[in-house]
Amino acid sequence: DPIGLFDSGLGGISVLHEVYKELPAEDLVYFGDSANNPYGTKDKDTIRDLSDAICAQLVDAGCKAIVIACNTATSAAVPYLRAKYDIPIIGMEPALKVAVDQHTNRRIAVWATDLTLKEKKFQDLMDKWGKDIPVTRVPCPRLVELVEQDRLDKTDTVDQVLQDCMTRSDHPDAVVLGCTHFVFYKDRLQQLFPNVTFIDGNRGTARHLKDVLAGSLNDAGGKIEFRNSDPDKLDLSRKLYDRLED
Ligand code: DGN
Repeated sequence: DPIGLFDSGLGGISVLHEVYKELPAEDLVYFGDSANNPYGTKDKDTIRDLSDAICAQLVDAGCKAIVIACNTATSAAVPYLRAKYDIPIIGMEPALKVAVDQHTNRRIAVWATDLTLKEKKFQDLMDKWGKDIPVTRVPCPRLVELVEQDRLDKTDTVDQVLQDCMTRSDHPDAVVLGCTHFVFYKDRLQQLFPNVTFIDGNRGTARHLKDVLAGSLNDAGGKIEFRNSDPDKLDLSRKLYDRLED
């Protein structure tokens, strides 16, 4: 049976790529909800309903587990979805712990959506790992738009948006990329800001998925199927995935 992944759009393709690297024999179905993107500025109930409808579709497709490849949808809906569906549901969260472990007593910025930064899940993370550390919260909605518009190439506009996020970050030693869309800019960010460490949770999520599925893994397969609520985004989905392969 396949593993399902979904996101508010194309950002979760960066998670899909890590999952494929970790579990190359699994069939993967990726659903991007680009027609309803962004989730980051919607209210919690709306995001929960959208996520629920996607999970129902992935369960219908026979998925044996679902990865919510979106920090925002995880913050808004993970307890509800876990209560409703009886397959494993793996969520994402900003990798604050990793940042704190590597940068004890240093300055950290978390880049994410408004909703992720405001929700209780992030507050809980802060209470657990971010106490006594200067953590700056930086919403970056423009970065989500740029990915959805296929603007990944290095351009002045992209660099300006990245620079603007950094300017609002209060001179960090580490930046947590707490939204799956942002991971597409990780290499460029590292070039622009060589003294800052950029951290994402994608590999951690893929490894966690592997642990959860131990015992029900495939030994052959490896097909990737793209779905999107906006059919015009299917070509771009493959293109973004291939870009990560290079
Ligand atoms: N990719 C999503 C996340 O990880 O939070 C959010 C994108 C959005 O809908 N704004």
